[in-house]
Amino acid sequence: MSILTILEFPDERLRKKAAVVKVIDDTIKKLADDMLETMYESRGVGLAATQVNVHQRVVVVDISEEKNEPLYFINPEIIEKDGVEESEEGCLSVPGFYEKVKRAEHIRVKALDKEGKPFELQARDLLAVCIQHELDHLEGKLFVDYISSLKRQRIKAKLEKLHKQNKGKP
Ligand code: GNR
Ligand code: NI
Repeated sequence: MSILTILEFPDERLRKKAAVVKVIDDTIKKLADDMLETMYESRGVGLAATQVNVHQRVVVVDISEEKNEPLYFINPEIIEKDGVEESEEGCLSVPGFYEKVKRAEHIRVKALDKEGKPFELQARDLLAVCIQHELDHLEGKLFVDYISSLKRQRIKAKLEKLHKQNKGKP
């Protein structure tokens, strides 16, 4: 397994729309495992392939305390959503910034698992927030798109400054 590099806002590659996975082969399985390892190492609860510069519809999530309940979503679709709830979000691609975002409070999702088997699940609370956040990544959307443009511009400027400072450093 390998740790992958996570793209950071305002990298334009985070804006690409991910393609439907046609065949779940060893390349996709290796990608999913590497994404999971990358997510655990970064202490995230979810990761979309877009964030590691792979523009295919693959998402991994693990909201468990013990980090031993990985969920793999290939070609995920939200088939039902209801209610609205606001919660604080962060993103591994927008490190260090947290803002309140409104999302559906309850969702039903269908997807393929790592073996290509279709499944459905219902989610609320953090799991629902996380799945909606990850599906946005596959569309090239980030949580900062939901906040005011003033706040977004401030975050962009701060991250660009950090990226300049870190340029060339390991
Ligand atoms: O680790 C993450 N935590 C989180 C907290 C609140 C709402 C969404 C998230 S997802 C984020 C990891 C990430 O950036 N996934 O794309
Ligand atoms: Ni994110």
